[in-house]
Amino acid sequence: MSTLASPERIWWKPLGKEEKIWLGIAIFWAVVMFFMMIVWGAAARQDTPTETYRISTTQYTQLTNAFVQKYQVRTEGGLPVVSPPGGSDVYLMGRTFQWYPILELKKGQTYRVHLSSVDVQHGFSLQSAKAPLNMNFQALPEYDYVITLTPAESGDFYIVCNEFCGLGHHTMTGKIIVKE
Ligand SMILES: [Cu+2]
Repeated sequence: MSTLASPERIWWKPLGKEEKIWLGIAIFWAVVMFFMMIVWGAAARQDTPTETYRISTTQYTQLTNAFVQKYQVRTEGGLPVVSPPGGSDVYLMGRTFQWYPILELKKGQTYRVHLSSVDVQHGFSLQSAKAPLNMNFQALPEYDYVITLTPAESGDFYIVCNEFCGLGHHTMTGKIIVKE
């Protein structure tokens, strides 16, 4: 004869005192952290100031070319080096497989850096000569992404494409020179 017993009907046991305390602490802390996200977002000024607009790739190319024509100072490795005055609109164009043009900015001056792609999606990732800086943006075709930027350090900075964009992706690097 089978001796299979049916499971206990009420299998859950009331919470003990200690379990209640730990549960209370965990819930309380989750609520604190939730509000910290909001407070930190506003108080710590950790978000890059950005604006986004729609733009056609043709128009973005035109704006970049006009910008290069206006402020080009020399060429470096076949690419124009463009040195715009502080406060101006700066155009950086991502295209397979190049960041165009090379920018020459001044330390302590504020620029409105426009970022877009004229073909496929690219990733903008800024590196100093020593290490990656925590500045990563997406360059999307038909979107004009405007970053308000004030270089705080002088030197040569490099842009690495961190969004796989095709066979030449690994060669897609750019340069930003920051002068004293
Ligand atoms: Cu890429």
